[in-house]
Amino acid sequence: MKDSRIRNAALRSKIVSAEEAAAMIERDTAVGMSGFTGSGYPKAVPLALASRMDAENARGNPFRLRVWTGASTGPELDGALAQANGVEFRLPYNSDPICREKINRGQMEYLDMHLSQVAPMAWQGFLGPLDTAVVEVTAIREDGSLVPSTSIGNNKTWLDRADKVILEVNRWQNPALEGMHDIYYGTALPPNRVPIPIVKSDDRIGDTCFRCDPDKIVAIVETDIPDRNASFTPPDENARGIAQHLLEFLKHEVKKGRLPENLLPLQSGVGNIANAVLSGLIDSPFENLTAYTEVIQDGMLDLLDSGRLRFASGTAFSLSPEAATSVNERLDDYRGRLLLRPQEISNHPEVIRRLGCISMNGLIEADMYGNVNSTHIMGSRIQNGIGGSGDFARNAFLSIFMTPSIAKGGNISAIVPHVSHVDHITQDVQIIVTEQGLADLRGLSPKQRAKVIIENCAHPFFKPLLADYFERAQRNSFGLQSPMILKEALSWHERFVETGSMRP
Ligand code: 0RQ
Repeated sequence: MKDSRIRNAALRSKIVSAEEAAAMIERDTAVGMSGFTGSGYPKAVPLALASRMDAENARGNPFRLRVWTGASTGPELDGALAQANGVEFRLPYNSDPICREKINRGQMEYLDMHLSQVAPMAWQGFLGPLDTAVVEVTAIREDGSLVPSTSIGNNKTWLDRADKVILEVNRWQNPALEGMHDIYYGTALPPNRVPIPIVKSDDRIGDTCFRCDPDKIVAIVETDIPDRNASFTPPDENARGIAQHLLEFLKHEVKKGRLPENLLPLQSGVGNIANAVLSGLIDSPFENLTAYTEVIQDGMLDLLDSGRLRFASGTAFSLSPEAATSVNERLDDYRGRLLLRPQEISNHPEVIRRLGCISMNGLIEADMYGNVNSTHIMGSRIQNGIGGSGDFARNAFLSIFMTPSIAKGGNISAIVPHVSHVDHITQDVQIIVTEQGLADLRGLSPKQRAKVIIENCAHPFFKPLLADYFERAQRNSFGLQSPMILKEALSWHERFVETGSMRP
């Protein structure tokens, strides 16, 4: 046997080159790609597709696709296809800088959705037909079932929905991944939905592999290309400050009897601050922690290694290159302590509500009433997307958002009179943390929230400006439930766009 990774003899006859596989994808169709935060995405076929797009562009006959994924992917997929002007429409989450630029220039349509809703929407047919699935796997078993790789995302749905399937079997992925996945085949559309039977983070409810009709598999490409995630920066003073406030708060909640001693299942978002908070938990008194989250990043592994975290369930690894190498070498040590699920399940509102997750996510800006903008700079430029933050924030037991109080060298205040775009409404935001302090908004009315947010979270430079605005708003507002000066509410943003600074 040439390659033990493809253990089904009939399927071995479908091995082709990446170029041959890319040639099977038709123009102006939708392609469902695997991939979630730089892990488990196909690499060779998208690169071959990008070359084909370049060649077609040179001939004056543009070749463009609708690209669906799990979330962000890597430069070989999002970056290469965007560079070749080959993406007409993209969903559901992106952090690739070239894609971001195309979206913000109006050259790519982007649908930013709650990650838990992508699979159900695909089944309902709102996204249109899915022509091809391109999915990276670790291996193909004797019975033709597929061993997933470092992310699950929407792969099950793409494999089920697509008319044809192209597989990338990646030898770089550790064969020890087999058995570390839980693929649930019990989802349905109303009126046939039944409860998702997860009552603890480590409950297994599905299969370890994907099923796929072998007749739909048109091509198999063998690769040996590493996942590519960005590195995390070491926690700076702000990140450490935020982590410190948050840990004090969690200890206080335990003392008050509002949280059990081992807390509740943790969800931690993307970015450096979220990673720093996880690292901060290593030096905390908490033990026997669990995580029911979306991405398993470096900080989550450090917590597992420290023994403080007992178990983590997610949909993808999101590891720096150093952590990815180290995990690959010791994957067997994590058996029974890590589990990857479809994003429809890792982010399922029913499960998040039942488990009572503690959700901790980054934000771009929050206003003094606690509305949160996670996605748009100055109301109109997309940064990444809402990702799973909405799935978790609305349904969590504790919904926490965190950010440094200023951005861009102090020219931007993260606390503003009114957010320029709303992702999370005040009812879904319970705690806001900056390096300045923590605002516990539970049980507070809008005006009470404003006082606490300005006092505890705003940067000292912007605090008097916010207090002044709030004081005048209480005298001049049309109504006094959530006082607002309409002409001024977005004036800080306007000033930034005009002068490069929110400072007067
Ligand atoms: O810009 O890259 O040009 O330097 O935004 O900001 O400070 O590096 O923060 O990496 O923690 O990301 C909200 C984007 C924070 C992230 C967000 C600028 C800042 C910088 C990035 P540069 P930082 P982080 C589940 C959870 C939504 C998805 C989510 C995110 C860049 O957390 O995408 O939560 N969240 N998923 O300078 C203008 C402001 C700004 C600002 C920051 N107020 N105005 N620019 N920046 N604040 C996981 C998944 O869904 C996968």
